Amino acid sequence: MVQTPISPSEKLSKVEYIKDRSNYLREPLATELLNDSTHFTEDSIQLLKFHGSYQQDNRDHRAKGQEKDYQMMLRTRTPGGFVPWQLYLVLDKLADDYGSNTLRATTRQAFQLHGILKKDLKTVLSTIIRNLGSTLTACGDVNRNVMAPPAPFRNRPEYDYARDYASKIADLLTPQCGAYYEMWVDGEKIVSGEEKPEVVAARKNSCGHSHNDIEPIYGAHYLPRKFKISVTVPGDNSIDIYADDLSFVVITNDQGDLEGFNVLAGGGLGRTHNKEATFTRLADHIGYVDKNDIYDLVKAIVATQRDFGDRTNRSHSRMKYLIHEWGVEKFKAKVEEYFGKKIATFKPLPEWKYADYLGWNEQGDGKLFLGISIENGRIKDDDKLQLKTALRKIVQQYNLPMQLTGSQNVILYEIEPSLKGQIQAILEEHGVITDTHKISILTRYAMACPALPTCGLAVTESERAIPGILERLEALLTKVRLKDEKIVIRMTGCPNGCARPYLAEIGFVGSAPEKYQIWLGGTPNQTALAAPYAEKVSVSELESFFEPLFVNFRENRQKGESFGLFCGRVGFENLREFAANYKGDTPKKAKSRAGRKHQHRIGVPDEFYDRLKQISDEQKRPMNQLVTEALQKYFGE
Ligand code: SRM
Ligand code: SF4
Repeated sequence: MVQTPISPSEKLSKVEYIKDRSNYLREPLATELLNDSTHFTEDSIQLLKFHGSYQQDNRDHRAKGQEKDYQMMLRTRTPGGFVPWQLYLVLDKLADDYGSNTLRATTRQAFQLHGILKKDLKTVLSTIIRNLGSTLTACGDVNRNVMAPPAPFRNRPEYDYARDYASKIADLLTPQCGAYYEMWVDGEKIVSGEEKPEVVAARKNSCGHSHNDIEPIYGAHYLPRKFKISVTVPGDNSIDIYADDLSFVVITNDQGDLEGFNVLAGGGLGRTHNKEATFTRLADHIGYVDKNDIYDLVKAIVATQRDFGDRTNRSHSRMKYLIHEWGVEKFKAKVEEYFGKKIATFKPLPEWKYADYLGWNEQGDGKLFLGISIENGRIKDDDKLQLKTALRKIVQQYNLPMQLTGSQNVILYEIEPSLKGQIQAILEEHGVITDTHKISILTRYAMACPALPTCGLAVTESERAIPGILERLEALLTKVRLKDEKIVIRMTGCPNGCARPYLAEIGFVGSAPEKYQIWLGGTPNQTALAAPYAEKVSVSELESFFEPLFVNFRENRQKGESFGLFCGRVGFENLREFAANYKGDTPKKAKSRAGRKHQHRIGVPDEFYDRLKQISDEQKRPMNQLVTEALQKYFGE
């Protein structure tokens, strides 16, 4: 593939022309970085993404006739979620010195800094780069942060392989043009870790179709759209592998040695309301590849998307659409042509499980790791909870490395058991809960995207709204006697799907101010797509909307069945019919749930009995219903 400039008559999407005239991600960004403006122009905004930053404005501060409150968001490149302690301390300080005093753990094992002014961008970025960090390709039309299970097990080699290959695949697909280091650290090539020779060699031997010396894998126009990869181990779906463009599952032999990888491709969640041509899609099982061929297969798949992905319409450019339209067989045949070999058959795998790795755990080498729950990934200090201070103190004092999880939490590891008490004391002193039983069960498994005020695409609140919504749902679950029921709830402020709501048991997808499309039917291990159950449900009608669904679930679930599986099994028609006929949570239902054959009898004084009978006759409602309601009120349910 010899790179030729594209002609304006080709009618490609406008970002393609921006990439084309950028001289490999440089201009006009490099020039605009030096001017005094508070913000960048459109061309630079698009290029900035490849460097790991988005231009945003604080939407709470928008005022008619006034310039927007421009600020930049920065996202780290942290394959597998690994954050060395030095980098964490630097990010923590940068957030205070230049940002919004918060750090945000993302759904793809990265950190985001919000609120950086354009004039400070170079200082912040160069500080990250000089302290073992990078933001290169955290955003843009390239491979994004590669995910891997965050558990730092030391006695399970498959976890090491997953982490190691996540990092090596990230290196393989890192842009080579040099613009990043040129722009942010004046040309110094600072890399946080040496690339493995096998990766360097694989990049040079570039798939047979590309002759671009500057960007051997991508070419001058990079990919048609963002590209997401993950590497996991059999059974561990802590990172939602079915949502990615490309996923690998480590396959080892009986001795624990790496043999190869199962390959999945074509996942993606982004969609637009009322645009049927855009849709969520789970990845397909493509096949199996020997470990020696892994880089060639990655390149073949990336090159297939590079050459055949849609560059005319960005809402149709993700690889999922290519696979959907071609079908798996045609896609596989094209990849095999690029790969130069047949892809073998997908190996059988055990059932997928979701694990959040919270609380204290054994690493397997005598040391401990501690998973800390972070509400919506936001690391901050407030009156009740000083999570940011607590984490800084611990990381500073004990120099502990960190693993970001795929569910907006962090894991501290390499902890000597003798330090457990001290670390626990610092956390408790700052209000941080580590006992997983004390974390609200809904909060523990929930995620929400940032949405307002920083996200330019948000149509309604998400991160700021979800705590109140979870509290109300928890009260409702208690009321209908489903207290402590585990339900995976995820929320986004628009349909792009950043907190992966389409894989949740209840997905709230922003559809208008204070209104959400409700998706139901995802599974607790995130292997099935939910489906849209209701449009534009208002936050004000939360209880009346969910009560019939929860009561139906309580009455008709099978033993051990989760809410998501129940919704999927009985179907939306059943759920809608039950809701339409719902007249309140009657005692009869309550009785059947408990599986009781007989009602318990208790005595009441005659005068109460007479009054009860009278009200019952007047209201034409059974006496036991009246008593139950009165008791529910008394018990505060
Ligand atoms: Fe996302 C765009 C935040 C994971 C699908 N995403 C955005 C932007 C950058 C808004 C923008 O383009 O202006 C958001 C910045 C908000 C802010 O203020 O910080 C944003 N996405 C996030 C994060 C921070 C959400 C979070 O709560 O953690 C996640 C960062 C991940 C990371 O570290 O790299 C994040 N985004 C995802 C995921 C989940 C995943 O990858 O596992 C998805 C769905 C999976 C997928 O890609 O299909 C996702 N984000 C999108 C899309 C829709 C893409 C599409 O194919 O249509 C957009 C909009 C776009 O690209 O045009 C988007
Ligand atoms: Fe913004 Fe929408 Fe992503 Fe939420 S889901 S961060 S609102 S783009």
